[in-house]
Amino acid sequence: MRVERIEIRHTKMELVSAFETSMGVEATEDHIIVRVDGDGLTGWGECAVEEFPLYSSETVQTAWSVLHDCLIPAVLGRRIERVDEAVALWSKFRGHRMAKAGLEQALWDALAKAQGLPLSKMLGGTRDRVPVGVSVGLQASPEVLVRKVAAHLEEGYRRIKIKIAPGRDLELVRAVRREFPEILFQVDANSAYDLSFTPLFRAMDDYDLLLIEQPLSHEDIYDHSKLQKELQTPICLDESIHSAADARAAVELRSCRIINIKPGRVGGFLESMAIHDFCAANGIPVWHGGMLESGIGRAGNVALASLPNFTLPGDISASRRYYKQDIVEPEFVLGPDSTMAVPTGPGIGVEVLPDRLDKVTERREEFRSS
Ligand code: OSB
Ligand code: MG
Repeated sequence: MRVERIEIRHTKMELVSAFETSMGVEATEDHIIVRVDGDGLTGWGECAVEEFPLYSSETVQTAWSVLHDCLIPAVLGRRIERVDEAVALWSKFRGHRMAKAGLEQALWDALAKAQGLPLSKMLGGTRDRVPVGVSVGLQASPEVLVRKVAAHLEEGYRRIKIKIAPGRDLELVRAVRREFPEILFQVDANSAYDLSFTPLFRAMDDYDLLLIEQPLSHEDIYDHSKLQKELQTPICLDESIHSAADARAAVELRSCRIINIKPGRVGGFLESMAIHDFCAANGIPVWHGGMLESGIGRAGNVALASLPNFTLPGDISASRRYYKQDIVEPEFVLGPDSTMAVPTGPGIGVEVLPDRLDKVTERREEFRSS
């Protein structure tokens, strides 16, 4: 296709309930939605950036600037037949992986539509349903957390992840495990600890956790290898893995036994697939993380999670767990056995609702090839 027009929008969507983690509290979610048009095709993507550089160093402003100055000029007016051609055009620009991933997704969507194929098939997906779970933020007390978990189990989620933070950790793990002895259960620290907390993580070995996600620094791989040696519970890295090269370092150093893949964090689906394949070849299971995406990003996540080595349940919940109204149709719903159906229509397989998108748009800019 020839890339004739690109539009980016800063969107702000109100969350159904505030999401608290060791990084802070969010009541609204800011992202960038990317639209690419050419040859009568339209593709959609989402940059999973946030308002502040808390999870990642990228923000709405940095991604906007890099899209505007670097990534959009690299592809606008060009003929792109395969996504790797676009990635080659912007690969000289370092970092800014969430910005790249949003534009990459829009190109994948348009190119999949050009072939009449669902994105899942383009990426090499092999399943029509993917196992999913729910990520529960920090709550006011262990009792409130247990009630929240009970409500999600009632909705049909079979895997629960809770957020932990220093001083709000073992007590929460104990409370949830006592109440629900059988559930698939894991924790996410979002980099809030250091090696001095090794005894705390050893104590978590008694609670049959599936994994402990990103206990140490967001930039660390080495200290995680020291911690993993002391634990029976697998460590799973999230923040520290930005590329297939990072995944190789982490696996070779035995810093983790599981990896969380988020296309935004690693720069798109191509890099996600490289990590997926490396992990598959090395006996490391992967699962799909989430960034509270709208239905546009979620559609991409579900498609990617249909690849064969995504064997653990993903942080991919129903649209309603995040937003009162999604900006796509049909919205994502929880299916039987805590699974979600992979869209089967061409591209991302969901329709973007223009009025809903307009309602959540804070700023918009359009770029046309001459
Ligand atoms: O660490 O996995 C994380 C949300 C925002 C930033 C980081 C993370 C998360 C989540 C939510 O845990 C997962 C979801 O989208 O359901
Ligand atoms: Mg995480």
